[in-house]
Amino acid sequence: MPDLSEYNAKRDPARTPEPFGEVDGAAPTGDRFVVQEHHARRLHYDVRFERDGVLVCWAVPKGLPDRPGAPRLAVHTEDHPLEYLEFHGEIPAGEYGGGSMTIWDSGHYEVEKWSDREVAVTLHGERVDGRFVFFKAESGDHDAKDWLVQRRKSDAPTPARDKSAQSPRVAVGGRSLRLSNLDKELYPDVPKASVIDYYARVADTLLPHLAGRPLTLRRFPDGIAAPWFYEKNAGAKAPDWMRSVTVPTPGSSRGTTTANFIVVEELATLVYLANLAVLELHVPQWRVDADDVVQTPDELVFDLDPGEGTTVVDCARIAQRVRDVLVADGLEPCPKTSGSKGMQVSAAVRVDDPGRTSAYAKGVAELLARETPRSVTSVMAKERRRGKIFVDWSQNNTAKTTVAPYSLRARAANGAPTVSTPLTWDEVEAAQEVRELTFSPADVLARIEADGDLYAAALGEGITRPDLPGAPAAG
Ligand SMILES: [Mn+2]
Repeated sequence: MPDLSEYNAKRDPARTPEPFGEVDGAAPTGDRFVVQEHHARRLHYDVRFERDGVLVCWAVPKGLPDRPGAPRLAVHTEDHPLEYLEFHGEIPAGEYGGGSMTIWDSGHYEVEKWSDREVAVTLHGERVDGRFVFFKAESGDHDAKDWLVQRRKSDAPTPARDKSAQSPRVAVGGRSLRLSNLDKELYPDVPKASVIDYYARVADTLLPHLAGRPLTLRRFPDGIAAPWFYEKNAGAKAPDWMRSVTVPTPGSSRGTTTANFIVVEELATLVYLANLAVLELHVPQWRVDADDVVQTPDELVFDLDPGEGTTVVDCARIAQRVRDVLVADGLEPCPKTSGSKGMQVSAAVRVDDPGRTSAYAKGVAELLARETPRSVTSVMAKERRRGKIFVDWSQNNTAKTTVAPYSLRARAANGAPTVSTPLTWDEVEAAQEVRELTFSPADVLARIEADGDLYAAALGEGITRPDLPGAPAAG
């Protein structure tokens, strides 16, 4: 019988961010599963199946086996509330299960057999796709909670032909990757295959913008209409060849928390992430060097965020004024759409102190707000943004990230995903309608074919990287 009393007894809602809920007697049978990577006293993987209004759970120290072979220990743990399917975060030290919990994979499963001693399932996730059997350990030495999990040969129930079409193993830039669930719709009528295809095609232009930058990823395992999560950790099971770097977590205070961030520097990593339903790539305005040492910022960014009653076209007018200030200071600004509602303006700079870009950008934002207080604000407060463009200078903070150029966004317009798209200044000046500043993956690939990388100067390509003045000269 599903029962959450053991779960509730082990946790204090005042002390842990974990979800609390009741057995959902009205829930349909359910077919979702999640695998959480849990860095507690010992790293383990919690495998949880939606069933009868709760999650039925096993803790698997070594994770689910990659291939058929020897069974692995799987400790049957207490039922969890359904809300736990989406839980990720920090359980405070000293609390039950203290440590960090990230979502390693999620998806749907089919039951072949479910009894008190044996559970046979087929999992359809992004990382794991195959048949598994959990069964009670027989030997008298074992604790009653000790079960074993074994991977089974994938001869049934999915016909082999369909399986290989859905989960092909592909060679990408010298790496071997297995793709999964290629038909799954991540946007309305847009399957994961199209997302992977876009990232593969845009890679040559996108990769220089990602090199050396520890990424914050937005993953949408069940598409843009379903729950999503931020991923900042490469995870213990990331492929050996994938670059990752341990740096303080953006958002953590005093750098007390670190994460092992993915750094994308090759096509295979980009494809690997797209296969995990990573739609959005967010970058800091600084890089690590070849020895993983954090460098001072190399880009200045302004995020132009339209308040209620304004659009990206109003952002374009403010972008022109940002440009004029930056050009007067010897910088070479590049404009792009955010792919969501606003715009960004970036410029390559050289600074000796990590706080300099924020200070300069704040000076520019305040200058524009002083000149036209009715159309520009430099202040974050939502209630002060109505009818104005918020010139957000704070994303230069080294703990923050901004969507990368050419990243998809978790939005659709005109039946296609939207993309954060570099623009020419002529386009910015001419824009009169939102649709003129809305671009699909196909649009972006055609633009690159015609014009190359309009954001190259933000990387310092083709220019002499200028020193950033202390404050805007125009002020
Ligand atoms: Mn656990």
